[in-house]
Amino acid sequence: MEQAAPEAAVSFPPGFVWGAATAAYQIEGAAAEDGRGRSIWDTFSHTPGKVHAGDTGDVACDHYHRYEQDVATMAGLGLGVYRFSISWPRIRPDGIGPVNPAGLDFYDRLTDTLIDRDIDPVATLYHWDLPQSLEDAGGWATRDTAYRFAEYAAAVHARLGDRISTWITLNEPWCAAFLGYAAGVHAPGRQDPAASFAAAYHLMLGHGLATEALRAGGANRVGITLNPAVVRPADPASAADTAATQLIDGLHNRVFLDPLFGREYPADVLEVARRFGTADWLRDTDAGVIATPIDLLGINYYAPTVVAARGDSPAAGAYPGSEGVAFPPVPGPVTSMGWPIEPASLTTLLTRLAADYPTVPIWITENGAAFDDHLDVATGRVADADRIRYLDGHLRAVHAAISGGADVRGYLVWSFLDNFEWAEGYRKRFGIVYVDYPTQARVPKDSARWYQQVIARHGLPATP
Ligand code: PNW
Repeated sequence: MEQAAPEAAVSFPPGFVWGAATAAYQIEGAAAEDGRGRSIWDTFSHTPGKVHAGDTGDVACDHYHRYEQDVATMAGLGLGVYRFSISWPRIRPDGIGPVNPAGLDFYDRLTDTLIDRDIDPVATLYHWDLPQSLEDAGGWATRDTAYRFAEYAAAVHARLGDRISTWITLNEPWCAAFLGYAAGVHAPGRQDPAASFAAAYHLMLGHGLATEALRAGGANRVGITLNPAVVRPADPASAADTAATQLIDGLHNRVFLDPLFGREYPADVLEVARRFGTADWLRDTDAGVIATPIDLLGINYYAPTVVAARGDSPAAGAYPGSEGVAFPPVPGPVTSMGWPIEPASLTTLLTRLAADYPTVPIWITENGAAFDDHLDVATGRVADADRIRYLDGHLRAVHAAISGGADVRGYLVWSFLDNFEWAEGYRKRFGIVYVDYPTQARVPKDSARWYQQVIARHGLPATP
């Protein structure tokens, strides 16, 4: 017999939304179907040595063909919202020129299936899959790419805007710019600091232009998702560690947050950028576009970062100009990504955003962890108590921030499914639903059942 969900001791505000997230290249597969063009992630993953074990997103979770079953599973868990991303090369295969209606058809079907199941669709327009032809023309280092992005955004909205009310322009521009163009560990795999600063800027210009285009089309709710770093000095009493922390805060956080919220481009970041190039991408007239008001700020949070000044440290690939800055390991437990588990840092982050920037409703658009999951063939179970502990702790951290005044309106688990974890390939599993890749069978993990209870209760019990 079903037991009624007990009252939640840690209860979330009325209207708080519960969901899960994915991204197109990580789950869809069907890489060559219905006129899809090539993206930088196709090129990158097919380049030997770039992705663990040579994994690619060619098939991934085959969600393109299995979306109905996947949406049924979401409905069974009680998800209120589902955040997916739209593949730019499905919509405009060459980045420029005609729109591909067959590509839009897929998202049309997905959207209708979600709505039929009472799940509110949240669409991310850019989760890193730039059409390869645009990269060939300079990629995000080039101003034109921002305009192409706004055109693509308008085309998607024209088709789906009557049914999708929540739009996220970009996912984690920090990763796109600095992992992609400086460290080279993500597509397009460039190691060019000057290009990375230009990319960071043009991504934000693209965000602003797309926001304007979506609004012109009548979009209801528009936002952007950032992955701010929660940075702290190894020794808070050390002036050098504190200065190093400021540098990383600029290169990771203020470079996006300041222009987004109408502040001047951070002078310290500009100074670093000018060490590598002319920074001639900056134009005064863009500031108002980039700061076009948003309705929602998406935050992806996984782990904190500790920073120390160490004279002999070479610059980190993803932080041009960070010579002399080290990232000492954070003591304590880690996930299978090696990322430290520290829920309190999420409270710190949300509190800092509320203190330093204008109030805009926040959604946690991603939070979750990879662990070494195993499907027990005898019982058909995936026992992932470590993930439940991670999610429980972070939800309590969100609740604490809300109690302290942060305006957080929703929480989305990363990820709904195990999927293609970028440079790590399929070996890292973030899903609350296990994917057995050889058979494409889906098995909800214990964490999925746990999350179902959280949603049913609209909160958590007094103790985990
Ligand atoms: C985010 N890092 O990516 C993405 O939005 C997801 O697509 C991804 O699967 C998830 O987090 C888990 O990694 C990140 O190296 C990838 O700092 C790498 C980093 C941060 C975020």
